[in-house]
Amino acid sequence: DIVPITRALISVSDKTGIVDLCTFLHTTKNVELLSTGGTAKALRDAGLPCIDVSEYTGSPECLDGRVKTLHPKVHGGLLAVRGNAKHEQDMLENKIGKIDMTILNLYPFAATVASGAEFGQCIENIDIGGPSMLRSTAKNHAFTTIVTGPDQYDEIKACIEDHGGTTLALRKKFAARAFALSASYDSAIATWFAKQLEEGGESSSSSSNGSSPVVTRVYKPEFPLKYGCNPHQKPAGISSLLGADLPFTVLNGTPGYINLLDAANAWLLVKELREATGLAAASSFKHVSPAGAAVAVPLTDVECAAYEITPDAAANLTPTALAYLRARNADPMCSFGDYAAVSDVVDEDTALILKKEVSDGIVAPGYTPQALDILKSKKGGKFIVLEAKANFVPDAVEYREVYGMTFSQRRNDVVITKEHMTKNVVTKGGVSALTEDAIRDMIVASICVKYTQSNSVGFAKDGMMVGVGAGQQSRVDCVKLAGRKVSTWYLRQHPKVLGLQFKAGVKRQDRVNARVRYIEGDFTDEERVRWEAQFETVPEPLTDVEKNEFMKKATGVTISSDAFFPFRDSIDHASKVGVSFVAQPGGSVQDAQVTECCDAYGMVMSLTDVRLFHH
Ligand code: 93A
Repeated sequence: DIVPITRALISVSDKTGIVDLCTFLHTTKNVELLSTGGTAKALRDAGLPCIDVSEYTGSPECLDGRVKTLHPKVHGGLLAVRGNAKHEQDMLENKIGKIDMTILNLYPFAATVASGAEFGQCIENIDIGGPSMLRSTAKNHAFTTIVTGPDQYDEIKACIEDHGGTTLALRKKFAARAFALSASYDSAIATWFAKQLEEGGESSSSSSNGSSPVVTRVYKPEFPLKYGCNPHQKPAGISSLLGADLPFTVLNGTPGYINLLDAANAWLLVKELREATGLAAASSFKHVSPAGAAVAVPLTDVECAAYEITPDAAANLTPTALAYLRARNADPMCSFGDYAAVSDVVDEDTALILKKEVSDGIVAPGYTPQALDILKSKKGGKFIVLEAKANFVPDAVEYREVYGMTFSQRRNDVVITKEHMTKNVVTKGGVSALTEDAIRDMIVASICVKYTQSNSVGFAKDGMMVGVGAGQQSRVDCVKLAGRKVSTWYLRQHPKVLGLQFKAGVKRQDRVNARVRYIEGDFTDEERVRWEAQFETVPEPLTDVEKNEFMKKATGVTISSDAFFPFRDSIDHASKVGVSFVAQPGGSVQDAQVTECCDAYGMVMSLTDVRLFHH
């Protein structure tokens, strides 16, 4: 299955490496070179003899180059089945010679569009002859070799050097790549063309049902996944858009389906927190919603005690470590087995915190060598480490398939800013009642709900989410659920909780869970016995009176909601966990009653005018 190369047709827009390859082919392997206008000139300039395609076919290039290689002598030479008597006869009669190899790359259509060129120039950059030769050569790969990119030149040289021609395996591989290129090239044209219709207001006349024109998307399989959401959901995999890239590089481990969904959302959340606040940020995800998220704001001594770190150690933490410590300690019970994201390069401090926690993986824009070593050794080497590509830009429109329906929507690319929080403060005192810290917390909480499954609300304090409610059908239920988390977060700082005397050997996550159960206090008899066994001395109960007394000190908390509050009930509940600031889009028929309710509790409320549902 080795095909020796005696004649090659070369027609490239991107001339990178072409002289070197053709020197190899002609000078050392005696290959006859056919070539089109610009390519022939480049080869001759380098001292390589070549035959113009027009001379070969006997037809001049015409129509300003629109017709260069579209000729039976070219396509016949590429498509003829070698050894087929009828084909050989046809070739003889039509004076068609065999062409063994095509080396080409296409007119730079996508680059022309990206440069902002006018319609006519984009049209001129739609290659016709190139894809035709590409398809002819790839179809006939049993005998012919198609080379479509400079990154293949070394491989082709090595193959010819080693085997005296091309192997079937190589020809097949290159043909597959060529067809993929052809598909993505046409997909780019189709997508661009559809957009032209929309922009020209012609879309309704372009399709029979008056909807948007056809959009072609071609995917490149990147890697298989062990399974989808559940073990029986096989096969599963990750693809990227052909011609695009994945947003992450896998540095360690094998990410699963939910891991990657977590990573994508967790990363976007911290990236936006970083951009909005200028502070290092971290998030801790479970089931595609954040259990916690935070920016690097110093800890109080009481928080240090609650998060099991000495004030000295906390004061020396790097910003990324501080941000993750906060994010992980918002709701450490929920964060068990989390997926972490950090906005900045992960340093040793951050890695050492993660090392102590049960966690599935992390995504960040980079890692110091020491941090990477620590993380790679977690989970017996299976801890997933993803590096986010700094200049990845996703398409403006995103697609997903459910039950045979393809949904498309513009990405939720709204940038949450101070402006959203300050432009429409509807409570008494107006915008002057907002502090800078409150504005920061409103931004943090709003970015957090942007990446939380709806309905969602988020409570923030000191740059940290202290209660995130996700995926509730009723908003007030969501407020109650997240509000309970805020109470738990506060009560973890109660002296009686901080004073719990655990036996040596009780594990970190067991201490976390035991504190939460202490705060909840609703034990069965059997459960109480097991719970009490974890302590040196059996703790006195934390009474409702003590809890209520402690919660009276709660203040300065911010709540953000992904959609409007339809009734005042959510505000009534929020008032029980120290809420002083409220951010929500507004737009309910009851906005006035909700505002009145905030005023009655002395809360400051901003209407942001931006709904943040997320599914
Ligand atoms: O305008 S075309 O669609 N008509 C053709 O017959 C044709 N043949 C090759 N474009 C055509 N090509 C393309 O010209 C190749 O795909 C390649 O990108 C380019 C090389 O032109 P030149 O050798 O003149 O630089």
